[in-house]
Amino acid sequence: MLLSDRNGDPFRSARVWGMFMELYITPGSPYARMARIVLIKKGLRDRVTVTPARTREANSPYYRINPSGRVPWLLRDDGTGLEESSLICDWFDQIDGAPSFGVPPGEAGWEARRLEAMARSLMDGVSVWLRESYRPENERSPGVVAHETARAGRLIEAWEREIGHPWMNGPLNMAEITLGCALGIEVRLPEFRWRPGHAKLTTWYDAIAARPSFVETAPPRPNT
Ligand SMILES: N[C@@H](CCC(=O)N[C@@H](CS)C(=O)NCC(=O)O)C(=O)O
Repeated sequence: MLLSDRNGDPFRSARVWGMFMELYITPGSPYARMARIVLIKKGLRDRVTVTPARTREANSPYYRINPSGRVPWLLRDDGTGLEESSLICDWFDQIDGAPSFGVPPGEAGWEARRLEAMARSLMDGVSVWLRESYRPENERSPGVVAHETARAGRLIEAWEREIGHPWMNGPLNMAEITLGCALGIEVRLPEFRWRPGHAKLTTWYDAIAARPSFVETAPPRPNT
C-alpha cells in the first residue's frame, strides 16, 4: 500500500505501515498540554495525530478507545495505548534515542525531580478545583474548593521563593513545562488568581507562556 493511497483518511496507509501515533487530548487539559508541548519540541508533528476526545460524557465513544476516559492517551504505532502525561512525555522524549528531557545524575537530578513533583502537586490540586468549577453549581463542594484554594495559595508562595532556582531557568525541562501548564490554568479558572504579590513568578511565567510551543497549546477561555 502506498502512502499516497489516502482514501479519505490521510493517515490510514501510514497506520498500516506502523509509522503514526495518535494522541488523544482535550484543548483545555493541562496534562494533555504537557504531552503536546513535548511532541512539538521533539519534532514529532508529522508522526503524531492529535485528536480531541469527548471526556466526561455518559457513553462517550472515547471510552471504547481508552477505558479510563482520561486524556492524554497515546495510541502508539505498535497498537499499544499509553495513559498518564509523564509516561507519554517520556515516550516522546526517548523515541529518537536522544532524550532532551531527562534529569542529570546526582544531586542536580534530585533537585530536578523535587521541583517537578512540586509543580505537579500544584497542577493536581488546581485541576481538582477546576473540575469542581465544571460541575453544575448545586453539585459543587465548597469544602473541596476551599481546600484546593488554600493549597494553591501555599504552593504559590513556595514557588515565589523557588522560581530563581537554576533548574527553573535553563533549557526547557519537565519541571518548567509542568509549572507553566499548572499556572496556565488561570485561563480556565479565573478564580485562580496567583499573580498579585508574586512578581518573580509572574515574570517567569510570562516568559515561558510566550514560547511558541506554549502559545500553540494555550487552553481556550471557558465557553469558547
Ligand atoms: N494523572 C493523569 C491525569 C489526567 C487527567 O486527570 N486528565 C483529565 C483532564 S485534565 C481528564 O481526562 N478528565 C476526564 C475524566 O476525569 O473523565 C495524567 O498525568 O495524565
